[in-house]
Amino acid sequence: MDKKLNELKARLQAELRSVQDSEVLAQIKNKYLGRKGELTNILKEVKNLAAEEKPRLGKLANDIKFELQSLLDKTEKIVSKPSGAGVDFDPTMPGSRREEGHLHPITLVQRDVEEAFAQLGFGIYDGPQLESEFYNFSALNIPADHPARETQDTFWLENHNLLRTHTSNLQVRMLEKYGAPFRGIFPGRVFRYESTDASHDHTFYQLEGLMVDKDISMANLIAVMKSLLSAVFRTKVDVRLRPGFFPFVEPGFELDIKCLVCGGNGCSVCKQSGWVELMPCGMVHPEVLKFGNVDPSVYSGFAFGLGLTRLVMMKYKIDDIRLLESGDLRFLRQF
Ligand code: FA5
Repeated sequence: MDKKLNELKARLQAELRSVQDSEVLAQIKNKYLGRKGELTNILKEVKNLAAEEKPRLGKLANDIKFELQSLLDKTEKIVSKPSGAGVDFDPTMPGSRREEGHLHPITLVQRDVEEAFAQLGFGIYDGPQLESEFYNFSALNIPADHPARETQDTFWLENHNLLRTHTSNLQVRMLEKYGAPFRGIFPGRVFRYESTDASHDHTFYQLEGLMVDKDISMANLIAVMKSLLSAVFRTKVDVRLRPGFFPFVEPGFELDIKCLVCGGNGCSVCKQSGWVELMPCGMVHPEVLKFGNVDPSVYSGFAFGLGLTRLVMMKYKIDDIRLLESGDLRFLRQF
């Protein structure tokens, strides 16, 4: 019976901590001290106890009843008063703590990148995730049957529509809408019909950058990439640039970052290579400019497709990409 009484007392104290109004308080009071309340029932059992147990447990039950009653009275005083000036504040009452939400790590890094680009005069744009085959592939100089389509396994929908496989779907849309000169970034969710592992998910975030103007060169691209990396990491990181093929840029490059999860020693994120593919880029192909109604003999431009989710993994040393979309609060509470 001692155990039962103490457990009941702890439960009631916990329930009282979150009480905000007198209706709920009345329900609690009834639950414990009403005619058929839990404490009342225990008190009724006292008379059936062995004679030598009766005095001790009877006293304990009555003491607890008294203690609970005064706890209920105190709570009643607090909840029945209007909030604001004049409310009694009892510093001995256990406080209630509300859990605060916070931003997802992808949003945190996305905001750093957006701020860095806003300072360089780039606009931030959004666009459809459900996309036509034309903007996702054909307008990017990737005709049907081109093998480059196979490198981005696609979730196909009806009528040649699809879930966009990359944020590059917005390149031609933006040029059509705003023309040249143009400078903008397009962060957003993309989808690939592929199996997952520590560095690949079927749903992840990219952040596309596009700058088109007169006399844009590789030097502009490199300068912009440097500002981006220093805005996110705020310290020097090792990167390497190597040739890469994408039909919508010429020349094309792959920018890799030395894996920050393992320090370049090799792990499941970098597939033991020490390097992680982060940001393919290149000079916009003249055919793409033409699709966007921009004259390639007057304008040139660069584009890049940052793997935003991978950047987050590098920044916070996350060793499995799938954690980011898992919704697991134990993981998310760390940020
Ligand atoms: C593209 O998506 C091109 N659109 C990028 C581009 C834009 C090139 C503009 C040139 C000019 P790629 O498939 O390599 O390229 O993806 C770009 C980045 O997204 C990769 O470097 C990687 O960081 C990230 N990424 C690709 N697949 C996945 C995946 N399954 N899970 C997580 N991140 C991925």
